[in-house]
Amino acid sequence: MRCRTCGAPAAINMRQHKLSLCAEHFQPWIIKQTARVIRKYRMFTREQRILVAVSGGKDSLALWDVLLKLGYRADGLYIDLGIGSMETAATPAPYSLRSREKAETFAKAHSGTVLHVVDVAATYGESVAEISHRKRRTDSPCSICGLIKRHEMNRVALEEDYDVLATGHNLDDEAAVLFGNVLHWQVGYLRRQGPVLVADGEGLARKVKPFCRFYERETAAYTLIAGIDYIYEECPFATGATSLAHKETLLKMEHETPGTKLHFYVNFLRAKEEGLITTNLDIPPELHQCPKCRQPTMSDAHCRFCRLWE
Ligand code: Q46
Ligand code: ZN
Ligand code: ZN
Repeated sequence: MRCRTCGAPAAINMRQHKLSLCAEHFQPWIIKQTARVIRKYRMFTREQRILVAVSGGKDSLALWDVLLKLGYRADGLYIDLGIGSMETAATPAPYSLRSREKAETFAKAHSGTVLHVVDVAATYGESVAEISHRKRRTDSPCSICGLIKRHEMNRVALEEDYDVLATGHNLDDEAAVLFGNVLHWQVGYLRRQGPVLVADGEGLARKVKPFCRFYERETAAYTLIAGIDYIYEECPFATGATSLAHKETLLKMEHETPGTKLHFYVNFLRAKEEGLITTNLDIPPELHQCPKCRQPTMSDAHCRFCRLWE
């Protein structure tokens, strides 16, 4: 395989685009494609302040890097969830500690950027691991973790006056979620799924996913070529998650027919634009303000996040 631009040996072959590129030409390709996606879906402008949710993993750090290279005003937010249980000789520190170090190292190397850190256990008294243990009969660790992350991302974005919150979700993530939503015909979720989640209520931040059209192997290749150090291990709670099973199924289909994932996702977005989902669900749910944290909630008492700690 040869680079389409210069003819040197290719570093990556993207079969869905029928495109091979060397390391030198792959990096600008990723940056240019990200800029296109930002423009296409009108995610944000040069003047706006962006908060990137960084986990210490490849996607979010690559996204932060690309946004900075594109000249955007992008800061980071790391939420220390207090997830451990990986203390082996090869991985001496717990998962959250190690991923936090990666985010902090990246921030230090990029002067002028700010990394906001929220330590969940120090702020609220319990880590995700501890709450998950306490609530093991009723809730999965990922549902608790997701709830906390959504709440804290929204809180910091609003409190620190950011215009938009960017996450590193890639095409593999988005296609797997879409697959799950279609399998169960979750119309409400399908209606909201997309590269931009508009702030459709007071107290809600706008959310965007500028990497939603990149395969996971492309963001991995980008971090490698750009020399970004990230945490390789998956979260210990990730094993057995349904989304992983969906990812594997899609991977098999992709292997047989390159481009399956991309077409599945992109054609879904197009079908939605053409009116695939037009239901009376378009009436936004009635939101109240949580009396404790002041964030919007559908409940007329404390929100789900605040009830977690009660
Ligand atoms: S961090 Fe949290 Fe993920 Fe770990 S506990 Fe589940 S949701 S798997 S992206
Ligand atoms: Zn080249
Ligand atoms: Zn609340």
